[in-house]
Amino acid sequence: MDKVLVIGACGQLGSELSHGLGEVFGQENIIAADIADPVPAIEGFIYERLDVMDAKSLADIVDKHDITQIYHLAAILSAKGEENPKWAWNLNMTGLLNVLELAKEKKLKKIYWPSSIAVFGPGTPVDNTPQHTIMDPNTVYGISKLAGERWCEYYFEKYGVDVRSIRYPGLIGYKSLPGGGTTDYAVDIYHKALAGGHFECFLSEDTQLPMMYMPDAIKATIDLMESPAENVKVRSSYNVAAISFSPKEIVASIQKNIPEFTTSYVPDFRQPIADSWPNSIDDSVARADWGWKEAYDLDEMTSDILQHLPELLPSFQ
Ligand code: AKB
Repeated sequence: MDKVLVIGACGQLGSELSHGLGEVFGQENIIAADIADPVPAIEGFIYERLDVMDAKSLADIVDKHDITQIYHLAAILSAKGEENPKWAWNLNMTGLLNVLELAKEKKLKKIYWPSSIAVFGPGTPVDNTPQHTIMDPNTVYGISKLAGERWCEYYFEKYGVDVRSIRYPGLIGYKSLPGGGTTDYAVDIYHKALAGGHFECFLSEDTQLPMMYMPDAIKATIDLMESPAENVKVRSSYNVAAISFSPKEIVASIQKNIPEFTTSYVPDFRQPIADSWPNSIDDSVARADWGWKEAYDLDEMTSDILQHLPELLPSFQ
């Protein structure tokens, strides 16, 4: 029986992925770990406080629970990373290397580690960005994700660590709030629309970015991790796409449901970060290797969020 450690379980992705993994392995076999206090979204899971920079504590938790798989999600995202680059680099790299080293030593069955579209940069082709292309990230987050991809492939090739990864686009969910990302506006906007307020967007109206609804992200992650090892041919990280849209387009989608919703655009330091990333992603390799296919388009995502977020709004107060 697999025992799965989710590091960063209190975060936007971690809280929802813990539930997805609970459906596959049984909730009692998921250990939710985070440096933060447990959040309501992971109530019912076994919780361990963990600073992933502390290799000894990580090893102790793995031994204590007989962990066989680790999903290592803890990271500092793009916008937050620019505030303190050395801290972001240290956390993003040390955390990953602690997990990879432990996986090698203890011969863990599988490791999941998320990469991001932030591995691309100003020199990368912006439309339908291919799996293999120019990668010249200019944020510390992107640099750490690109270096992390190289380390994942290295540990797979040199030591046989079965590590798998996806380059996530911006992830949009209504169950929890993201923190410190450049794509976060696409989550905040639904909160403002439902509160009847005006939304001031920190990106310009035409800034197109690759995005994905959280149920698709959970499905992609679990599909990749449950694929037979021989189908996982990319051991750096897979391009995975779903929807690409600009602020103007998400506003139009919301206005189909809430016509009175208004927005203004005041680009800030996150604009150049967004401008350095692709408009859209070619994910044909993931589709061919392990059968990736998204379920939600922009309007389907908007309807789903506007239907379900009101029930949860009190928990965000
Ligand atoms: C961010 O905006 O930093 C993240 C990402 C695209 O990886 N959501």
